[in-house]
Amino acid sequence: HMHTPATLWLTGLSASGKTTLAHALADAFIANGMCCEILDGDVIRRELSQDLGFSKADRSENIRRVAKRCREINDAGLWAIAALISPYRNDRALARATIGTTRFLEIYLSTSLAVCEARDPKGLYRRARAGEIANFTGINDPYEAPQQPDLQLDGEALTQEACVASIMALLQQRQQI
Ligand code: GGZ
Repeated sequence: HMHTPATLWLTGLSASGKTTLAHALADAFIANGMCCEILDGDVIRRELSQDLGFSKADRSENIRRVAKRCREINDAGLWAIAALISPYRNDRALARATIGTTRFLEIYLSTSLAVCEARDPKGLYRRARAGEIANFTGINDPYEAPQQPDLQLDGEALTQEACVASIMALLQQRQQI
C-alpha cells in the first residue's frame, strides 16, 4: 500500500548516535522498498554548509538549508533522514513548518551528556573542556531538549535494532507506511 515520504529529523548531542541510527534506519527503509537520502550534519558541514560555523545564526542557517533540502527530497517522493544536533527549539519548529507538519517527525536521541562525553569518538568534548573549541554544544553552548518530540529514544538503554523498530512502528501508526 501507499508510502507517504516524510522527513525523520534526528536531534541530539554530538556523539548521541544520530549518524549510526540514520544509517541503520536507511538500511531498514531500503529493505522496505523506501528510497531515502541521509543528510548528516558532519557531511553537510563539509559540503552544503562549508561556509558556516557554530554561532546561533550559523546553526539556524544550516538547519534552514537542510530543511529546504528535506522538503525537496520529500516532494520528489523520497524519504529524508536528517541527523543534526539542531540544538535550538525555534530552528526545529521552523524546519517543521518548512517541511510540513504532516511529514515531519522529530526524533530525540536523548543519550545523556555524560555518556556522549565518555564516548567522545573525535575528542571534541575533551578539546571543548580544555577551552580549545568555543560554542561546543553541551559544554559551552546550549542544547534545548525537545519538549514534545514525536519520539524519544534513549540511546544508552536501547539497542540499535530497538531504535529502528520504534521508528518503523511510529511510521505504521501514523499510516505513513
Ligand atoms: C557542536 C560541533 C562543533 C560545535 C564541530 N558544536 O559529532 P560530530 O562533531 O561528528 O558532528 C558534530 C557536527 C555538528 O554539526 P551539526 O550540523 O549537526 O550542528 S547544528 O545542527 O548545530 O548546526 C560535531 C562537529 O560538527 N562540531 N564543532 N562547536 N558540534
